[in-house]
Amino acid sequence: MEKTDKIRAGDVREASRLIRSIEDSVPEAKSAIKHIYPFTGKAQVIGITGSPGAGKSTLVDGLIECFRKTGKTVGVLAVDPTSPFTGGAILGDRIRMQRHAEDAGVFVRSLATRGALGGLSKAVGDAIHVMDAMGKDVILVETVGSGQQEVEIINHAHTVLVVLIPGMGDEIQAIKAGIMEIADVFVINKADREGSGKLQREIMAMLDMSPIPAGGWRPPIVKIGNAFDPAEFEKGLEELTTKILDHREYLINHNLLGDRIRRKRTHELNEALREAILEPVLNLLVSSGELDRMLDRLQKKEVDPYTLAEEVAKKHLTGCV
Ligand SMILES: Nc1nc2c(ncn2[C@@H]2O[C@H](COP(=O)(O)OP(=O)(O)O)[C@@H](O)[C@H]2O)c(=O)[nH]1
Ligand SMILES: [Mg+2]
Repeated sequence: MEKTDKIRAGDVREASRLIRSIEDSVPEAKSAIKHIYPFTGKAQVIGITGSPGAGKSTLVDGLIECFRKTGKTVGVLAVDPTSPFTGGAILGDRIRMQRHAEDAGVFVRSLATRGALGGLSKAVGDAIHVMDAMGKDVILVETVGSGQQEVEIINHAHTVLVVLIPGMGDEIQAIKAGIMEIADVFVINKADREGSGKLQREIMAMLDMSPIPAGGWRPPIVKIGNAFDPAEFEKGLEELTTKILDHREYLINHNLLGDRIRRKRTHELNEALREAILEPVLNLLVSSGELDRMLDRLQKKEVDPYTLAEEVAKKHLTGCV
């Protein structure tokens, strides 16, 4: 059986190997993605973002169970933009999610940054393709991070959950990182703690500041109590699952799912263009020493970056300019 067929049949070893190659950015990964690409696009991708320690992995673990109960198969991608060598959080997650290890309907993998800046996002997109081609119905993407990296999730997910916890001044961080704009559902985690009412009011006040058009989607706020109280946790998770499904329905009923998918495709193509066009040119400029000479000229104010870029385009992108 071809590798691609094995992945489509849900082969865990082959899929894991491919995700590892994607992470290491080896050329074979790209040719494998080319093969599986026609078989992608069926899964619902849900992004879960929020500060480290907000309880995202605990939530993901609970969501796996909720989706499994409805008969859906689940892929989980834990994205760790920090050093691949620390691995602390991810290791903990692995241990916690071990209980799903026997379940063939669940596939959990982590992804760390290696290689160039911007490479992570491409790797996330490709790893989602792998899980999608495996036939997973729902793909949960947990991103640990802040700022730009966190907001990036919008390029991959159909539904974005933003997880906040009371008493952390998170609301301020959320505005700063532009998180408010990307949230489809807010989750107030550890809502049994003091300050959850205050946090809820603050999110509501912020939502009120940007008026939602008639019939538009106002991100709901779901409070989830103590994860160690099974009854309470389950109640919160059930509400969250309902909101996630409501959001999907909203996108479909308002013909907006297509827009989200197109945004994903646009991002994908941008990344591929960057790799196919910009990177080879940059590599050439570096190896020929041209880049250094350009920087020297810039430093001396002999030339401006726009003129330099135009010169490069003229020389290397014949036919375009
Ligand atoms: N008190 C309390 N602790 C929680 C709750 N949910 C998660 N935690 C703990 O918070 C810590 C971080 O949780 P984790 O899910 O790894 O957060 P992540 O970094 O956002 O993925 C862990 O020690 C969890 O056991 C909760 O509802 N209440
Ligand atoms: Mg985590």
